[in-house]
Amino acid sequence: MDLRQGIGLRRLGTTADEFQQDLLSSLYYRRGTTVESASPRDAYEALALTVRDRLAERRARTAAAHFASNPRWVYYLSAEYLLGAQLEQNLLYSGTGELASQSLKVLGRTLEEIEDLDVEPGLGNGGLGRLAACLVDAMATRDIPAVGYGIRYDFGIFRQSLEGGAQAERPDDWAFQGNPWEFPAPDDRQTVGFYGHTEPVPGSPTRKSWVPGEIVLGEPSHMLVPGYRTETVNIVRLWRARGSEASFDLSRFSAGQYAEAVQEAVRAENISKVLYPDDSTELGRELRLKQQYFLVSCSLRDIIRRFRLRNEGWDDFAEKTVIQLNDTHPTIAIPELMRLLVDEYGLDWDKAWSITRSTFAYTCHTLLPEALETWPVPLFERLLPRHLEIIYLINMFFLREVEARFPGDSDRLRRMSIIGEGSERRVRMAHLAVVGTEAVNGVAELHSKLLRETVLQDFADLWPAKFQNVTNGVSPRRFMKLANPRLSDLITEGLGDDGWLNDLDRLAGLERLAGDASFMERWRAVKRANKVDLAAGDPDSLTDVMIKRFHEYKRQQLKLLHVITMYHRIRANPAGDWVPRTVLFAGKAAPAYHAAKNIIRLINAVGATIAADPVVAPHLRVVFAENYNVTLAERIIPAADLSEQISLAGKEASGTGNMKLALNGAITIGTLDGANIEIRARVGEENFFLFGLDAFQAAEVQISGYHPREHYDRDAELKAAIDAITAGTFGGVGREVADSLLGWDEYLTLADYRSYLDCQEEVERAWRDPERWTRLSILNTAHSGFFSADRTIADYAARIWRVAPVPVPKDI
Ligand code: F58
Repeated sequence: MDLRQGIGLRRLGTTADEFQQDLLSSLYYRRGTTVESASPRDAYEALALTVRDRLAERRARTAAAHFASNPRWVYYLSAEYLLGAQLEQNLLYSGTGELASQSLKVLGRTLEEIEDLDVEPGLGNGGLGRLAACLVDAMATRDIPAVGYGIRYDFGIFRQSLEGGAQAERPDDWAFQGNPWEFPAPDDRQTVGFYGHTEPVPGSPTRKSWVPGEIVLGEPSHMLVPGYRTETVNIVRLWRARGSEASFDLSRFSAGQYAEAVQEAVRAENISKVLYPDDSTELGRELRLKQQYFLVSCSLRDIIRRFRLRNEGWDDFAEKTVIQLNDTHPTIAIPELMRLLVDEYGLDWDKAWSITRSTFAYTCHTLLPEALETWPVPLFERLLPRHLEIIYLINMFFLREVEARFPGDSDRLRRMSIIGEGSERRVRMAHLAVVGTEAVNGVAELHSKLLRETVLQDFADLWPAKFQNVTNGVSPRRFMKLANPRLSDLITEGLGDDGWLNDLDRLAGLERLAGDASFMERWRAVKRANKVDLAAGDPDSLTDVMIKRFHEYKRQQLKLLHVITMYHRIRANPAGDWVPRTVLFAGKAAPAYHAAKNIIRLINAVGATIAADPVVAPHLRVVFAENYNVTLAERIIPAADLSEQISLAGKEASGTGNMKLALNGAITIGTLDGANIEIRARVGEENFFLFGLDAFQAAEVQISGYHPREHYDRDAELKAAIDAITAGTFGGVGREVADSLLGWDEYLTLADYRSYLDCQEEVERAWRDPERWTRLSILNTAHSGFFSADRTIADYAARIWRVAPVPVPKDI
């Protein structure tokens, strides 16, 4: 392609007339219908295509600019993306919101009603999946040449509803009516092998040939990822599994064996059928390992194909390519790249290893030992026989290196081995990820430190320079501009322009307005209006939110003990001067995580008891918002006054909801855990409600023998709260929750109870002084600039990726 001649694109119109013409063209020529018979869905699809075209034009120029400069690329490999709704975002990023709402009149529709048809692709579980979405947004905004690779699940995270106060799950058929935002690219399909056996290659000690027993096709489609106020449009490429042509057995079909005729194709397609909804512990299911290898195999071949467009040989591969592993889920990419280089391209082992090691980097998102992935050796051997052989070789060379540094330390060798020698031999994916990469990072300062000092300590001893921290961040476009237009407008007015959306540190300029009476008044009015929109409770009450996956370590049960105690206090003194509160919970529990589901049931039972109590109900209300997802988060966060970040210190790797809430002017009540520590350091100690044990103290309590009953016996209010559960005050629900708290209380809920309650009184003192509260709120927003995903990406680019931006010119 000769870029001097330009890429010859006709520019799409920017006037209302031109946009309307294009909307009608989309309706007639692409949707194949007419104005008279257009359904709301037709209008939605036509609008989506019209907006998408504006981004596709930028995409074409981006691709041309990237091709011309042959840059170093970032490839982000992630099993999950929680991208959020696309229409509103793409209207904003293409600057066509106003044009769209004008043009829709010709179809007799409003933008609001059309936006309701835009279903978010729920291709992730929680923080990790949403982080991936914020990072690809920021990469595009920072003009970094990047592709995100993932899986196009037919069914995303389950839809949650409440039945009798308990969580019920339904499948999430998100693309049932089609998805106008994606471009299928069947020409770029890849072939993936599973099972089978390996055969020696004569004359070569390291090369082998793998004869798979099952072949599956991976078909990609991509979604556009525009940068904000820049020309760059990157892509997320998602793979969908299909049976090969040979997988349909015509002779069986003809013989009337219909199910048997398609069984191979069904088996293949099951690989991308559904997202695993487990958010913490590994299920160890074969299908999940298949998903992981499917993602990795398709993506690596695509990366090599792209490399080959501008480069030859392998000498420049690691220079032109960095592959970021989003947790261990895509870690089989390490042995897969070795296999491709050694077996398929004939490189010698050492050369292949040096390329592989300098191509990959690994982000760890957990500290829970049970959440570190391992796979049984026999499963690996059956599903990926050649990969297991390669892992054994990697491990052998690695253990030699350890032995050379720490001679005779066999304990250390056993601890560090990629193969765990328990009662069952397992492949430890985190070890493989550390050994096979150039950089390893945690996601908040405390998390990175604890990784170095606990879970990965032996590895940090061996390679101290490999370990880094990159604190997470969030997209200010989605979580401020789109989610909270009122506050965004007020901030823009206060700061004089809206440049802060690309340079979030500029929010610091709000500090000087934190004492300005009229600004404060308007700040309060925005928060109130957001609460009215949310309609979760009295807009003048303290809106206290805990929104995140349900997990015992996050301690929704601690929040609940606080609610029950307030219930008791109000009943004991109905005439007291109570601060009215609306306590809002939202979040999903993994379907098999019974302890978490019991907490959900108890929340709803307590909520119902309170609602039915005429003495307490005027002061306290508990709301459970069903089916928490990105769209719902965007409604709740702008309305929050108090942000609950109350995990046991040392357990939450970072948290990102904590950042979104602080950015939107909610004050945090939290422990010294994850990124809470960094939030507190930035917003200031006096603007953050701190309570509880720190990570060091928590570890000490656990080591010295923890007895939750001692707290129960000593604290009358705590005792009363737990006794109310067991006595049946909440309809007999929650006995298992009480039993676990009194029996072992793994996450030290009772140990932190009193400190948490005291801290909540501190919160109420601040709330009773609206001037003070508003100041706190403004200062939280003002000092949240650091938590922009743009800063996170700048850190990755400088410390880990060593990549430079490639700006896309407006005129090629
Ligand atoms: C989360 N992990 C961390 N895992 O818990 C949170 O502290 C952090 O802020 C966030 O990552 C981003 O770094 C998380 O969301 C998952 O959902 C996995 C899904 C697949 C199974 C294992 C957990």
